[in-house]
Amino acid sequence: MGNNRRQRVSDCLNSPFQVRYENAARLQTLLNEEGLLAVISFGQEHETKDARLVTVELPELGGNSTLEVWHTPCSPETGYVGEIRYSRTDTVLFGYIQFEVSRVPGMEQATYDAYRAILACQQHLGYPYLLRTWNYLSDIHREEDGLERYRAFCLGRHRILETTPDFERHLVAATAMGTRTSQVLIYFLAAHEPGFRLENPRQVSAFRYPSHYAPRSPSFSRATLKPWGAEAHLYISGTASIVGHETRHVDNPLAQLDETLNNLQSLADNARRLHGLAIQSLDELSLLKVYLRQGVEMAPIVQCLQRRLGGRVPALFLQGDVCRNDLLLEIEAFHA
Ligand code: 3EB
Repeated sequence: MGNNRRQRVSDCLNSPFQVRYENAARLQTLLNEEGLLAVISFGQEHETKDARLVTVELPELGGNSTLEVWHTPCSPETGYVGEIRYSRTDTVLFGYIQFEVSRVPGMEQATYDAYRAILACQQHLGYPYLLRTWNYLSDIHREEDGLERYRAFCLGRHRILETTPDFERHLVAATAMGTRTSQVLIYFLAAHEPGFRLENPRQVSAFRYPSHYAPRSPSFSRATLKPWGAEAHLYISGTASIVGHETRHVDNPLAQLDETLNNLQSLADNARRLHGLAIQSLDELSLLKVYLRQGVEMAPIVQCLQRRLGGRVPALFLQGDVCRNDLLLEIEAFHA
């Protein structure tokens, strides 16, 4: 192998991808770039079809049109395994599945089948460890057969993941968010080696929530810490105003924001304490994604975020249905 190729492979091992927000006007240019692992757009689906392009059908707030762009120093290969569309390098697998949920067999079984397809794809391609998942569910609060669709989703996800070896230890960071369109979208990252599961001392682990939240607990961890050579990524789950296992500050969005940031800080502290991650303060995060429930005003949230983080962290604002009815906002984050 030539020097260039060798250099690229080692870049690739040490830093498998970086994420940044870019303007949607750059989409065509980005799709022509060799090192594009994936690009997430928001709002309306694009005309352009590409294995690396996924659309999260949530309206972007604030008048911008933003893309979340995952760059790699490698050249991804794309393809299908079953119903999973994927893009991969030597080190990381990005994949997604999109489907309609019919009344029969319903959300629980559809979720089970989707995750079974994801696990099969991971096995087939040789990236057996999930690092993070994003789950966008249509009509998340609707009841079907006496069960809210989010809870049915939790049931299906638990039923398939509990069949995997040592499943609680390998739970990963996640987002679960309601959309107003008909399709469910799940996308994920996976790798050859597992990351470390991280929990938050201020919060009961979601997989230990009492059963009144869902017949099977939500199968995710508060964050995944993944070493990549000398670097590390921290993938932080959707985080909300929950202390212990209870929602705090019902009907008060600014207080919910404050509590959410306290949770994020506590998680970052844990990552530093347990794994030596170089993060002191939340203004060192690389990216934030803020989900606001319909009717929550954006401007005060932006101001308050600015006060606590100094406006240094790129943040994307989306409108979405947070999976507990009384949660008005949720924030996910990435640290590289
Ligand atoms: C919470 O902390 C808020 O079911 O995958 C956040 C992130 C939430 C992920 C999931 C749920 C999920 O319980 C809700």
